[in-house]
Amino acid sequence: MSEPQRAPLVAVIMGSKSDWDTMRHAVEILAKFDVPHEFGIVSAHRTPDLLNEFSASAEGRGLEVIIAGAGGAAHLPGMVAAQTLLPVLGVPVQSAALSGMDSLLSIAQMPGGIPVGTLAIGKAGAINAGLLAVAMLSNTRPALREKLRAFRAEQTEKVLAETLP
Ligand code: RP5
Repeated sequence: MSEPQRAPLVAVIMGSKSDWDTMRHAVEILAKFDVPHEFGIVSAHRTPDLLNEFSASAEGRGLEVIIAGAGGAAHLPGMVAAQTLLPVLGVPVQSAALSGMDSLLSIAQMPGGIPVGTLAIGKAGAINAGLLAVAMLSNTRPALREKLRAFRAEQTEKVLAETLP
């Protein structure tokens, strides 16, 4: 796990180093909004003890949102959600074999009672997981909400200013 300067409010975890190229987009959003965060590899299948330890300690460590990305048999977000009351946002990583449809269905099809907020496959999902985490935190942090409002306004202005060849 990364070693943040301030106590992290959001954790971005992923099943493998190979997920970083996707999940770094969630980390970049959190950095852009100056949200204290940590990130690292936690694998449901290859490091199950670490998964249990991470999930059990998350709330006590002050985390408020967990973003979990995984591909293929993507059990990480669901297994974390099963062991914490914190909101878990799941990002399906695009897989080589099935283009991420396997990841998407593995993450989205949770049994009733243990929710995972499932985002889009790949980069867009990772960006939006970061933005959703910011939106959740901004419910009780007015300054963060204003940053989010400014981000949306800037995005709108950019699109309105675009011209086609
Ligand atoms: C999952 O298996 C990971 O989340 C990753 O998306 C996928 C493949 O992992 P590697 O074989 O590339 O490590 O656990």
